[in-house]
Amino acid sequence: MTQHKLTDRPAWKALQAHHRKIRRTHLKRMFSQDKQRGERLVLEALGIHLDYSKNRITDETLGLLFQLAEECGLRSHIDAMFRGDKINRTENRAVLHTALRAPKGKSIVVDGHDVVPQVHAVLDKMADLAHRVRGGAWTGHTGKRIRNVINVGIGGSDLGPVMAYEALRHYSQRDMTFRFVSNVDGTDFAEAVQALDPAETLFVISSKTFTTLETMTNAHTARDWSLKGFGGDPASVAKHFVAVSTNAKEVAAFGIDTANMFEFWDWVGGRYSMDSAIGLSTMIAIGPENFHLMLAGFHAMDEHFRTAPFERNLPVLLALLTVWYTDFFDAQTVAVLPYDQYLKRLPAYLQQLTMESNGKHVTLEGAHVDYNTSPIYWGEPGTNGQHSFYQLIHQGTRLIPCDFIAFGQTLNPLGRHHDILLANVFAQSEALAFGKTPKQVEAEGTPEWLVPHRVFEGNRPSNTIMIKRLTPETLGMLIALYEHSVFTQGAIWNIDSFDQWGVELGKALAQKIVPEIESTKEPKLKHDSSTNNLIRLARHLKQ
Ligand code: G6Q
Repeated sequence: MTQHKLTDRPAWKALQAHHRKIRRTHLKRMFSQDKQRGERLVLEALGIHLDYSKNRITDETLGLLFQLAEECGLRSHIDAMFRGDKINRTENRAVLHTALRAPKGKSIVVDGHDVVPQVHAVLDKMADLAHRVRGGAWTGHTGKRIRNVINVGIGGSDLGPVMAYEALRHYSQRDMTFRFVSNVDGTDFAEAVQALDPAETLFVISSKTFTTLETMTNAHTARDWSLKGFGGDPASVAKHFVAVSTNAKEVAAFGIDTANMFEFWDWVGGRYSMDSAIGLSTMIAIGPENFHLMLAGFHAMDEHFRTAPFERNLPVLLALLTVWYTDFFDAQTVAVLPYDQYLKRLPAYLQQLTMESNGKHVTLEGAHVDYNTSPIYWGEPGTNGQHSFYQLIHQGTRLIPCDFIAFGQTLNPLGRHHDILLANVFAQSEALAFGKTPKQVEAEGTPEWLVPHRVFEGNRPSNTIMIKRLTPETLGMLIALYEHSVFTQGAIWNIDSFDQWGVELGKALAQKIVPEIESTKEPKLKHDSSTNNLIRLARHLKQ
């Protein structure tokens, strides 16, 4: 079968021509020509309000983008993922994070097995542990109640749990402490256990493979720290360590009873695993009921993505806008700007989700792409960012599409805080879109020489995502919205969004250098001269 090149598709070519036509059209003009634009270019689904009117698009742009999605076979890509086809071709795996939130009774068959009952069996086992830890029935080796839970994991086995814990902290059990250790830098572990009592501390060792260097190093350090608290009694491990993994053999070899192991499967990618047993720390923090509400939110968005026509489909729309800026305006980045302090780790989480998935340079067939793939995602919560990097978004030389995320109600009503917060979101997107002309600046009495510095060109695009309230359910919807947007982008770009060979490379390289740094005898170094020299310097600085 000959694969059509993306850049040869009729819709792509039409978009190029269309871009040439409208690339200078100002949002100000688009709004003045269509008085209803701000009410028209809005998509409301599942209680999520997406205002996409402040994008540099016309109805024709949208029509062509939807046509591109059709030409790329997006519908059949979606069906293949939900069906459990092995769409992660380079690893020959199904991609079924959607099965993690499928309700009981649904059936999704992978390699002849219905996976939904397995998913629910693990969820039930997690709930049992979570109830016992939260209620105090699960006690430590000396009979003390568990007060501290530390998740040890990295990448996909860390970013989801940290983000979800921070996002849902309001719903968490407040008399417990939750910490997360990821970095192999010993500082991360040392600070995480500061002032904690081993007798009250449960470690959740989260690793799909159970071989990741950082996690295994931290896990061994955790075991030493814990054992020290019990005079080295190995029987204590069963009370203070549980594992989340796909690798029972390695879990047993580490010394964790596999009865305390929570399973997941190779069809769950690391960065898509926060709904699997990798979410154990989240479930202990917020309780099984809230965890299930979060899963229900994910599932609602899955169903929306699977069934809504593209024109009314939130993830599809968000994705196509990203393709529009990335491939036609040559925008290099997307800023994600949540106006909610609880979402402070969302940008970091999305960086992995988006860039590890779509940071690819070859098509599924292995041909070098001749278009841009994933933009760089970055961001910080508002209003903090306004006092630093927003300067560049407003007046710099680059086009940075922004996603503003805001909630109608705050979880912490305090005087005027929330009104002021929301006023800031709206003011920012307004200023970015419409700017300030030299005339307006002059009218403010600005001296002539200063005018150019105070001019805002505007025409800087943004989406505003508004949701009534941050809850486990709406968090689930929001994350699934981005997951499926990433999927859609990958389908358009014809890349494997589910492998991560770049990450695998790093895992292998460091393993080679560790013994060269540690060896007591001068090692024979066979790297390039720079790497050799750095290794020698590190050995020297140790003394
Ligand atoms: C995720 C990536 C990566 C992975 C970590 C941890 O998609 O593959 O971030 O999650 O490297 O891997 P383990 O869970 O196997 O320790």
